[in-house]
Amino acid sequence: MAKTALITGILGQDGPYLAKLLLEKDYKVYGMIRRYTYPNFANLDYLGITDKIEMVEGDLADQASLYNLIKNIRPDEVYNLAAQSFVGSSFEQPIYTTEVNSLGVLYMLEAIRQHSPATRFYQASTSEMFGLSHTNYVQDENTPFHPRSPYAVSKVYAYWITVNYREAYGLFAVNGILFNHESPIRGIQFVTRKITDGVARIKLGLADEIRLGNLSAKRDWGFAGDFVKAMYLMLQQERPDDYVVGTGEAHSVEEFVRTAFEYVGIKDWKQYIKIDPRFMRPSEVPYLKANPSKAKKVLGWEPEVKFNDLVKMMVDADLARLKNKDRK
Ligand code: NDP
Ligand code: GDR
Repeated sequence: MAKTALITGILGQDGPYLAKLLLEKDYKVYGMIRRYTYPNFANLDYLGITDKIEMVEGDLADQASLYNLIKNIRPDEVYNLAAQSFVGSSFEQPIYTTEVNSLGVLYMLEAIRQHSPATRFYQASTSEMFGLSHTNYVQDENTPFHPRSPYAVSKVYAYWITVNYREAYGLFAVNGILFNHESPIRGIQFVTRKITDGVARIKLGLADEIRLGNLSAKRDWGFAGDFVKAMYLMLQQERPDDYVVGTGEAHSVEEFVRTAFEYVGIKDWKQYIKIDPRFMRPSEVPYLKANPSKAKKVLGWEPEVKFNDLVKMMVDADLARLKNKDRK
C-alpha cells in the first residue's frame, strides 16, 4: 500500500518541493489549503505537480478543521509547513502569528494524539529560534534559543510543544531546525528573491533600484529542493529526534546582492541599491550559520547546491519569467 502524507503549507515554497519528492516515492499526497476560492497554484504549477495532489481544506487557526482532516485521512505522515512565515510581518501581526505558528501546532498535535497516534509528525522549526545565540559563530542542536521576533518566539513554543508530545505521549514527532533555504519559487518578500527579481528587472531595463534594509546580516542560505530531503529522512528514522539542517556557510545580504549583479554582468551595482529604513527590523538577527553534522551523520543528508549556483538559479528563473512577461 502506498504511504499517505498530509502537507500543510502546500502552496508555499517548501510544500511543492516536498510534495514532488514524496510523489516520486509513490506517496499519496494530500495538500491542505485554506480555502477553495482563488487558491494560488503557481508554485505547484512551476514544478508541474498541481494535478497529482489531493487538495483538502483546513486552517491551522481552526481546530475543528484539523481534527476532521486527521480523523478522516489518518495519514502515515504529517509535514506541518504552514505558518505566518515572514519575520518582518510578525512585528506588525504578533498575535495572528502566534495563533497560527504556536496554537496551530498544538491543535495539530492534539488531533494526532486523539485520532491517529501512529501518524508521524514533522514540525518546520527554524534557525530564527537561535537569534542572538551561538557558540563560536555556529549553531547546532545544543545551542540555546534567544529568539528576536514574534515569529521566532512563536516557533520556540511550537518546537517545545512538539518535543513535549513526543516525551509525554510517545508520538513520533520531530523538529527540523532548518536554516534559510531559497529557490525560484521563494516568496517575493524574502530578501533573496527580492534581490534576484530586482536584479533581473534592472538587467532588462524594467526597474532602476532595489530598496533594502540591513545589508550586513549574514545567513546560511541553501536550496529548498535539497532541504526537503532532510524533512523526509527525519520521518523515516527508527526513533524521533530533532535535527539542524543548513549548509555550514554564511554569507551577507550584501554578498548576495553583489553575486547576483555580477552574474548578469553589472559591476557598478551600488548605484542601484537604496537603503530604506522600512525594511529594518526592530530587533535583528545578525548572524546565522549551521553546524549540520548530526544530520549528515545520522540522516546521511548533505546539501548539493552551493551558494553561487543558488544565486544563479534564482536570477536565471527571474530573467526567464520576466522575459515571458509573467511578472509575478
Ligand atoms: P511560505 O511562507 O512560502 O509558505 C507558508 C504556507 O503556509 C503558505 O502557503 C500559506 O498559505 C500557509 N499558511 C499560512 N497561514 C496558514 C494557516 N493559518 N492555515 C493554513 N495554512 C497557512 O513558507 P516556506 O515554504 O518558506 O516555509 C515552510 C515552513 O518552514 C514555514 O513554517 C516556515 O516558517 C518554516 N521555515 C522556513 C524556512 C525557509 O528558509 N524557507 C527556514 C526555516 C523554517 P497561503 O498560500 O494560503 O497564504
Ligand atoms: P529571514 O529571511 O528573516 O531570515 O526569515 P528574510 O529573507 O526576510 O531576511 C533575511 C535577512 O535579510 C535582511 N534584509 C531584508 N529582508 C527582507 N525581507 N527585505 C529586505 O528588504 C531586507 N533587507 C535586508 C533581514 O533583515 C534579515 O536579516 C526566513 C523565513 O523563511 C523564515 O520563515 C525562516 O524561519 C527563516 O528564514 C530561517
